[in-house]
Amino acid sequence: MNMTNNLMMRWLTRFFAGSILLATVLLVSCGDDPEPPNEEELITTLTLTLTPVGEGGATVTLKFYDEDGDGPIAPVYSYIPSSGGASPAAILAANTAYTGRIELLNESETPIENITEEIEEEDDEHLFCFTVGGGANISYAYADEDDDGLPVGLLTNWETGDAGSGTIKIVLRHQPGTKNGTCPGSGDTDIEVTFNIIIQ
Ligand SMILES: [Ca+2]
Repeated sequence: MNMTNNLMMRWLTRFFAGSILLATVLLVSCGDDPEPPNEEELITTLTLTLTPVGEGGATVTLKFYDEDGDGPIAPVYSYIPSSGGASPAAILAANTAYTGRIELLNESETPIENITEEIEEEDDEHLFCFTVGGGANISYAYADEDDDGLPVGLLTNWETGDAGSGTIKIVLRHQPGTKNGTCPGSGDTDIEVTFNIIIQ
């Protein structure tokens, strides 16, 4: 009788210890489960608006739209004013100063998510890098600088040259804790866009 009770007690002890261990593992798993930190956010739309400095001249809009981000659906580029044709380009005026402003959206969400505001809030982690393939000079406007005096690049100063054509590659770098103002620097690319321009 005693022997049986002892065995029963041991079995019960093991059973409960095992259950508690299992429950603990399950709880820890649940606690660890939420989405990974700094998960990449979908940016469907990058719009660059160029406004002529001073009076006169047309505002130029360059728009990139990719509904599935890194997915297989091809991005669509559109320009106002546009050269049209198979490989359209934005038309800028020659020898003209513009101020550039970038806006980012996630249009796959309802309501549409304004990513620009998130970039402004995380200004010490983000840097736009511009690579000019002819046609214009671009410099940071610094009005959007972070606490360390480093630009974000949402705001830029543009100076076009003589008539011709070129490309502007814009890359948004995400550099939490490592941003130092150099391009491309460390970190990851959030979005990469190449616009065609014609200067006339
Ligand atoms: Ca895509």
